[in-house]
Amino acid sequence: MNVVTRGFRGRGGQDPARVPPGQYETHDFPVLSAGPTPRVDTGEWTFSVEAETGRTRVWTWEEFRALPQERPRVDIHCVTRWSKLDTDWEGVSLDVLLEDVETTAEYALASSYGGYTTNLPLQDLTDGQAWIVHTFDGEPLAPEHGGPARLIVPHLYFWKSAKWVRGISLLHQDEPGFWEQAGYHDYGDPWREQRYRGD
Ligand SMILES: Nc1nc2c(c(=O)[nH]1)N[C@H]1C(S)=C(S)[C@@H](COP(=O)(O)O)O[C@H]1N2
Ligand SMILES: [Mo]
Repeated sequence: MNVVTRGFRGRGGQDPARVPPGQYETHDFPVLSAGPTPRVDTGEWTFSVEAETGRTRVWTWEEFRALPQERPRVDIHCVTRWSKLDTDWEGVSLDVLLEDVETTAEYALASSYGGYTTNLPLQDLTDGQAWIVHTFDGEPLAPEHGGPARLIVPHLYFWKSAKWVRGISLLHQDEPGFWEQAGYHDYGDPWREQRYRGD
């Protein structure tokens, strides 16, 4: 598939294999936050995974930083129509954080310091598809972009990538998050333009 499309440039000089329908490529890094930027000290920061049984695993900042680190280079797509290609992050794969968690849940709800939430199927967090990142472009993640740490799930619209993430709950039933309750699509696949409920 890439063999056919490589080098082809569509409207606006964009590569349609990289930039989903209805999106444009930007080289900026816009800030989109529904509220004020919470200031979270790494001395107080924890990240937790709560299974549907109530069993919870908690990592302090030091414990989180001591886990195996990866450096994903990914394309990100905001529902407000900007896409940013080849973004460089460093952090911990959700595969590592979910490794010892016993669950039969199918859904996940990510929660942030400041109260933001977003939902997604648990299977979209595994198999090298999602990370908790603390570094962008070789620098500590700026507070306005979600520092000290945020979730990134690049294959879904970027509202699923919770900034200032504090934990993930595993659930038997899907529970819509902040934007999903406000009418955004429950799943949010940018390649199928799942922007709003009903798309
Ligand atoms: N906690 C939290 N996470 C959030 C948001 C938010 O308002 N609060 N906005 C979402 C939206 S709509 C987008 S597009 C991206 C924006 O990330 P950025 O500000 O780093 O570009 O963060 C997502 N994660
Ligand atoms: Mo967004």
